[in-house]
Amino acid sequence: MNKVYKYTEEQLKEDMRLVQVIPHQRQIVYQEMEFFCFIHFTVNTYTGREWGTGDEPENIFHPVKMDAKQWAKAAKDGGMKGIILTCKHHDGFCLWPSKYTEHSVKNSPYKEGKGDIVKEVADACREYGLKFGIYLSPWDRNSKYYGEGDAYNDYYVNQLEELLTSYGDIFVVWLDGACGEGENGKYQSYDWDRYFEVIRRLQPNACIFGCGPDIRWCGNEAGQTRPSEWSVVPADMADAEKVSSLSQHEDNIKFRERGIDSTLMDLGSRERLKNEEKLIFYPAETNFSIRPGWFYHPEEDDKVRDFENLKDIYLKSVGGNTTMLLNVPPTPEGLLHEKDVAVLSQLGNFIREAFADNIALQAQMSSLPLTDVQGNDVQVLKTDNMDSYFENPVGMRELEIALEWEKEQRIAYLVLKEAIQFSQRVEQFAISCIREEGTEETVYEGTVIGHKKIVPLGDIKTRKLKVRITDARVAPILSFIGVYGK
Ligand code: FUL
Repeated sequence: MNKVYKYTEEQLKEDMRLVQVIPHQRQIVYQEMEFFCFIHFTVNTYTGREWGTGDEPENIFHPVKMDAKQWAKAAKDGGMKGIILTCKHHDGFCLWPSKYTEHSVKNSPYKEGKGDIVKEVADACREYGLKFGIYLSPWDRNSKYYGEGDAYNDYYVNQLEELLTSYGDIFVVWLDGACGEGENGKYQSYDWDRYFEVIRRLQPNACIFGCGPDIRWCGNEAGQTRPSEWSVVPADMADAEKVSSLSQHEDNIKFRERGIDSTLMDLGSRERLKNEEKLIFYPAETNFSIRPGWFYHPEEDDKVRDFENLKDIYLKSVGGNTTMLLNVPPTPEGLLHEKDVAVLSQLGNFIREAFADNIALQAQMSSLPLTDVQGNDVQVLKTDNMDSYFENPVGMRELEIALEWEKEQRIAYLVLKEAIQFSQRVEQFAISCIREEGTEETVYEGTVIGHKKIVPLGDIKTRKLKVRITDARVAPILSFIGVYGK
């Protein structure tokens, strides 16, 4: 244990190359938010469709009990830190009174055409201490400009500018790669670089999701996560969702249930990256809906995911180095359904209670090596703060941390975090219990930690735990250990 690893010159050079890939501050802030709410709302809410055709009359949009505060309150109670609203879905209908089209709320009966759902949601977010993000579908089945090259890019940019300048701070622009035009449909070439430039200029702190450079789509809409979700990946992954011919088509129910293709399981191990010249820091997001559809359909009222299912996905996604984006669609009246609200509140209570009391604070903590490169003691890991971290010397890839309590503890979860401003380094770790007679029992073995790893330990009883980092790139730099009882 704690030997300096005998790197060959080449291996060290390669590991050094990997740890040079670090996140931008906006990505760190995004990952720290962990869990947010997606809201899908448009004319589809009134037609029962998942993809609108673009020729729906504006007058069908009429949420008579519209209450964005009810949405924000439910998201807050659910433990979420922000809301992302479909300001325009594929049907092209705008939830704000855009200057650039007639196909919007301004021609609906909602508030006699004086309403602005985007403003209402942005304001409600602020009131409830949530951040606000926008979804603006590049694929637009209504706009006469779609398929007309730069005429459509101008239209899209004009709309982006409206959204990015009129509704305060935006934490994410969610760029969906979906395009169901198919072979004989219209072909529109999106000017991604221009879109990105506009977003960076007008909202420099906003992350760009999906077809953009900051946050990666996990690759499925079923809530499935990878056991090892790496953040340092080949740079060309940022282009993967831009190719519309690879996009889903009309049978999108099958698409929503599709899991992860096993050939895409490993995106960032050393083995996977060794021949990749260009790498980027590109953390994943797990996005899925609380119901089978993204939009509200009354016939799905008895198909709302239950608490156990959401808790399981939370532990694997937020606890597996991804952000979690859970869609909760409003009804035609403009309210979230009471079933959805109830299950969200259960989830929020679980998150608040399960991680409220960090019993590591009362533990005697020691480590090997005894101190880090700065002379810090391992106690720095008791504070959940990226700026206090424990950094091994270069080449010392192993770290052992022991936690000991006066009395036996019942332990449900262990949380580990890396100081990701120094990249993602841990490749392998293990947790063990030390029994009174001194025997050691491994209770968990894992790979990726990254921003956050939640290790579910069931309900073990022990007075002494060991966390061992058994392999890391160059040297592990941890920032937090939390232990939570039953
Ligand atoms: C997909 C879209 O086609 C769905 O309708 C939904 O908006 C989902 C989040 O992204 O690609």
